[in-house]
Parts: sequence; structure tokens; C-alpha cells
Amino acid sequence: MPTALIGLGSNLGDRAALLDRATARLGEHPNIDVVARSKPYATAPIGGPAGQGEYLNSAVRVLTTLSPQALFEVLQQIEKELGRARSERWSARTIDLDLLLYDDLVLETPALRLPHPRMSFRRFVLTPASEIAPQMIHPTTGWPIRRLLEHLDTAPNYVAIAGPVAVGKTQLASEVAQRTGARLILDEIDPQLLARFNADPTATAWELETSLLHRRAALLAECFSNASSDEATDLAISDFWFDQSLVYSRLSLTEPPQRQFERLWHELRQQVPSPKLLVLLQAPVDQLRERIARQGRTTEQSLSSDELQRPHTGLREQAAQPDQGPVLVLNALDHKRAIEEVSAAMQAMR
Ligand code: PH2
Ligand code: MG
Ligand code: MG
Repeated sequence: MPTALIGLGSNLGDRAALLDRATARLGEHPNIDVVARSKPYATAPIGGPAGQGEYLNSAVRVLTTLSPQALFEVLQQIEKELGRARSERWSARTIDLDLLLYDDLVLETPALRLPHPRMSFRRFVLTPASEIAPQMIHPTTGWPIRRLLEHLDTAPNYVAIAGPVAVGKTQLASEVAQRTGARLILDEIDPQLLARFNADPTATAWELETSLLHRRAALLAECFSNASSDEATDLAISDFWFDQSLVYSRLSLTEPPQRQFERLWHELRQQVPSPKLLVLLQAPVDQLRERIARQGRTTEQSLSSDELQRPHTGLREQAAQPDQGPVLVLNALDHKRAIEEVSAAMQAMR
């Protein structure tokens, strides 16, 4: 019988009683068997309007013969019966029942996404989930729940933003840094080198890629070495991802230098911290083209749709590598939403 993992949260009304009643309702359903239930954990509210009360969060593991969609509808029905009113996103609620995992199913429908798109980096989800389902595999990272929680405990509070050229990485990183007080780490490129690259991309690709790679390694090492006690915050965000160099090198370098580049990347990677969370910004290619034209980026203007699409695909593949960890994929076009998502994620992962 399929196993499902459900996250519960309440920050309005008699929170403990609401968690109890929701769990009891689940167990009363003829096709749902509650096999494990975590303790309630008091957690600070993340995201949404200011001034909300503290949450109680818990998790339950169930066996069910219901399909994921049918189980999801049951959760919504219970929310309704327990007085859940829907208003502003992430606002206070009597009860929230989130379908986190359904076996190792990966599903993307307008109504339901599995695994839950934000579970992999939220401490208020992973703490109770790890109590009752530490070995259950989160299918898009390939990591068990316990490892996801350990990652939150051990990785630096650092978010890397990745995405194709002109998607808005710098703007997003800057605005999130401003909003959260995080340290901002921005890609740097020598303008003369860029000019030479624009004039002759093929001849300059190696020099450009290695220069970027060394600079990124130095920026990250610098930011995290003096884990300075005088900093008001231990949060950091960069408008690049160290591993994106690898993706671009595969697109721009020929075979033998690419292998050499891969060795260099591997060597430098040992010394740089990997992000606690990777944010992958996505936008349709025709939108990228518009932004490229608006920004007057001459090199990219001549790229075909296929060439613009390739980094997208490469970054997605690299982000799905077994050691990568949590990834949050966002639509770059909804800028306000992206800022809210990343800011909330940075609070939730601490
Ligand atoms: N749920 C949210 C948004 N923020 N914060 C805490 N502490 N616990 C939650 O369950 C929670 C939240 C959206 O569902
Ligand atoms: Mg929720
Ligand atoms: Mg919900």
C-alpha cells in the first residue's frame, strides 16, 4: 500500500487541539491508516503578513489506498471542516495540511505538486518529518529526510542563484539581500576580458571561463573565511552558482580543454562552500530574448533559440546531480513572488 507523508501546521485558535482533530479525521477515513505521528513543534512563522502568532507543526505518516489526488482532496476537505479560511498567501490559519510525499512519486499538476516544492529546505517541515520518516526518500534530491535536515544543520546559510543569462539573477539577489540583511556576493568580470570575448568568443572562451571560476572561488572563500563575528547576519546570497561554470564550459569549450576545465573546477570546488539552497530561475526563451535586447547585450543578441535554451537544460541537469541537495525552481517573470519565495526560504532554512 502506498505511504504518504503529511505536514500539519496551525497558528490560529487552539493549535494543539486542531492538530489532534486533523490527525483523528485522517485516521477515521476508511482508506487512510495513520501509522506514525510526530510531536508538535513550536516554530516561528515564516513569510506572509507580519505579526502572526507562533506555529505548532507536526507530521504524520499514513498508508493509503487513495490516489495522490484523492488524498489531497481529503486534506482540503479536513482543512475546510476545521475552519480554514483562505486569504493572503502564507497568512495565519487554523490548520494547514500539506501532502509532502507520496511514495517516491514526482508529480506536476496545476493543483498538486509532489514532492511538496518547499519541503526540502524548511526546518519546520523537516524536523517533525525526520522524527517519523527519517529514511523516506525525497525523490527529486534523492536524499532521505534525515539527510535534508542534517544539511540544514551543517551547510552555511548561503543561497546561490542560477539561471540563464538576462534572467534577472543580480536583481533578485540584490533585492533579497536588502530585504533579509544577507551579505550579497556578486559575480565580477573584467570588462576588458569581456570585450575581447565579445570580439572573438571561441578564442577567448577558456580564458573567460577560468577567470570567472577563479574569481567566484575567491569571492566565496573570502565571504566565508572571515565568518566575521561583527556581521549582523550569517546569511549570504550570490547571483551565481559555482557549478554553473561547469555547465557553460561544456557549451563553450571543445573536448580536451573542457576536461582540463572540469579538473580545475573540481579542485577549486573543494575549497568553496556549497549553498544550503540553490535557486534556479527560469523564463521562456522569447522573454529572455526581449530582456537581452533591452539590456543591449550584443553577444547574446545573435544566439538562436536553441542556443538560449541549452544553458537552461544544462543547469537543470546539473541541479539534479545526486550530491546537489535542495533546489527551488522559480519563474523569473513573477519578480515580486520570486523575492518573497527566496526571502522566506532563507528564514525557513536557518
Ligand atoms: N506554513 C506556511 C508559511 N509559514 N511557518 C511556520 N513556522 N510553520 C508553517 O507551517 C508555515 C509557516 C505555509 O503553509
Ligand atoms: Mg503549508
Ligand atoms: Mg497548504
